[in-house]
Amino acid sequence: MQDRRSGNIVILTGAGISKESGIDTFRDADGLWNKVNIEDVATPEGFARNPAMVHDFYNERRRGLLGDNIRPNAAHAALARLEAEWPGEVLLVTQNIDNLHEAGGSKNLIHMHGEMFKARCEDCHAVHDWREDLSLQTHCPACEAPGGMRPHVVWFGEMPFDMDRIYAALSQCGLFLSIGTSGNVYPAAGFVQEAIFSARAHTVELNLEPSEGATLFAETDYGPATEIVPRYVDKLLAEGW
Ligand code: BJW
Repeated sequence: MQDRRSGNIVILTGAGISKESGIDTFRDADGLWNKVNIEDVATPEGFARNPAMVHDFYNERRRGLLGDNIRPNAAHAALARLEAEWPGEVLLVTQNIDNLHEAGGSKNLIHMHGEMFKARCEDCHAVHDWREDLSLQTHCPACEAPGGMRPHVVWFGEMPFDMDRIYAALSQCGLFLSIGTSGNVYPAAGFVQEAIFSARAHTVELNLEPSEGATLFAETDYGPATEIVPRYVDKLLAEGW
């Protein structure tokens, strides 16, 4: 059993943490999946069928993220403060492809579903920092092949990144904290059970509303992330879990 004042913490975040920074979620009423067809824009098959349309979808979202109005909010800042001040290890695993956790100061961070500001070449597999639009004419800066560049994101049916590191951390955590995710998408939705069964961790859900797996969590708090996350971090730093 890990010490509740210094044990290791794994945090999973989803789109809800960035909502108050102006970034759309996926499954809320005004979310992205109510505006576009998931199979068309978030599967390798959709990209093979119509790469230009998928590029347009991600180009528009990438341009949106570059706007001056998109900034980390109080919830991102609170998690960075937790990492800096907590005596044990804090691993932040985000499903989000935005860069708001790193902009907010988090360092020990895994983007399990990829990053909007990276692109990769399907020919030579090189991954590049990327802020411009992608198109079928884009050349890979490494192998110079045209037409093989794609967003460095994880679509349905693809393996999320760094799973070995994530499961290793889950098996050694005292606290698993899930923030702003609806619990619809696996393997992330299964992390709470992994933390319970492999580490007997304390589990906490912070979200606007109960997620699909809400009953699995030992402790819950519901409200906007900018209110409930800083409040929970204050409590954690003062009292432990
Ligand atoms: C607020 C808030 C505020 C709002 N404050 N909160 C059948 C059964 C089980 C699994 C499968 C199955 N068939 C297929 C699968 C696997 C599949 C899957 O899970 N499908 C389900 C839909 C059933 N998964 C995969 O294919 C994954 N790969 C895989 O499984 O590989 C094999 C494997 C096996 C074993 C181990 C390891 C691997 C890949 C999944 C890829 C997901 N990709 C996307 C797109 C990424 C790129 C992009 O952004 O375009 O990732 S889909 C989308 O969903 C995105 C998100 O990261 C992900 C999760 O969404 P999230 O973050 O939870 O957002 P929402 O909108 O759902 O929820 C937001 C929440 O915030 C809500 O609850 C709100 O209430 C809340 N909220 N405002 C606090 N202000």
